[in-house]
Amino acid sequence: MVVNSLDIKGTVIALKASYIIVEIRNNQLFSSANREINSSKIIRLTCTKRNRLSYKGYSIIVGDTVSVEEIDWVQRKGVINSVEHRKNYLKRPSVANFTDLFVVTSFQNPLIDIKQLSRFLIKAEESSTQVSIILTKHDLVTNSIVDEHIHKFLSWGYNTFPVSIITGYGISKLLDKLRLLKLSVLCGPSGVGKSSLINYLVPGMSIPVGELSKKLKRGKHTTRHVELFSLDEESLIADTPGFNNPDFNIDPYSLGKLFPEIRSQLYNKNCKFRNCLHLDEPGCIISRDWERYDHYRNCVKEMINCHH
Ligand SMILES: Nc1nc2c(ncn2[C@@H]2O[C@H](COP(=O)(O)OP(=O)(O)OP(=O)(O)O)[C@@H](O)[C@H]2O)c(=O)[nH]1
Ligand SMILES: [Mg+2]
Ligand SMILES: [Zn+2]
Repeated sequence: MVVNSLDIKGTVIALKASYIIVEIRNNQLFSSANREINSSKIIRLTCTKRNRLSYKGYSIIVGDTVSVEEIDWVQRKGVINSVEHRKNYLKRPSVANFTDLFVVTSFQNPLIDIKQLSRFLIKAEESSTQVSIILTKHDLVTNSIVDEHIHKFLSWGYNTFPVSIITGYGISKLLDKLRLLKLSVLCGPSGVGKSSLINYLVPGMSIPVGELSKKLKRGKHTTRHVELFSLDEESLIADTPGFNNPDFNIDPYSLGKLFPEIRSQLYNKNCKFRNCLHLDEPGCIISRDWERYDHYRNCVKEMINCHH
């Protein structure tokens, strides 16, 4: 094996056929190495991986931090020799080392589905990162509908960013937020406008976007793979394939932690029994007076059934 002193770290931004696309940022380069390429701030390499990585059952996913060797700076090629331990990852969409999750859904076309959104949020909470909501197609609804939803989701414990790529509404506020974050993931149903939003946020970007189906006004699963895009030198954003039914299999006793409404009630108090499902147990201190409580109950029951 060739031991290369220029073993450089980069981030996997896409998987294309059998190649792994890795981006190396200026601050990931040794200062003395390759002065000539230091002028451009982000270098993109098309990589293969060492065979032994396959044997260990490693599957490299987007967002992974990898070490690259045998770099050919002219052809922009390299070989991945190791993958760093992931800080976190999601199975669907498949992405690693993200700092923030945004559940994206549209007000209209497709019509917002509150229950589905709630399921996306529960799934997102499993990653223990900051979770927020983006509501797209603001141009299609009235202000009172917008306000109603912002208040609803605030009562659930979530910040909402209403946006439109037609009027530009809410874009600069969202962009200010995203620029403070390292790796934001957009996830949600098909057709809500995730790819369109990234095209609008990143100048010069032209990710394919899809028309909605005529009758049902649903997406046609246009985006097929997770890919990272640079908002600026510090911030990445992930586009992901939309899907409609987030499924989860969570220990019913852990579900409460995934609801901000329950977390805040348990901040400095506890139920009488440690294993409390917050259903009808004696000594339970969780109030039932919040909008998603019924959804919580149904999820607990669903999880008890699937753990049998
Ligand atoms: N009216 C309106 N239409 C929008 C807006 N944003 C996106 N669209 C439209 O929504 C449709 C779907 O957009 P996409 O960006 O492909 O949606 P997506 O979420 O990436 O869908 P998948 O890749 O299938 O998951 C396109 O026809 C867009 O033009 C918006 O702010 N307002
Ligand atoms: Mg898309
Ligand atoms: Zn309880």
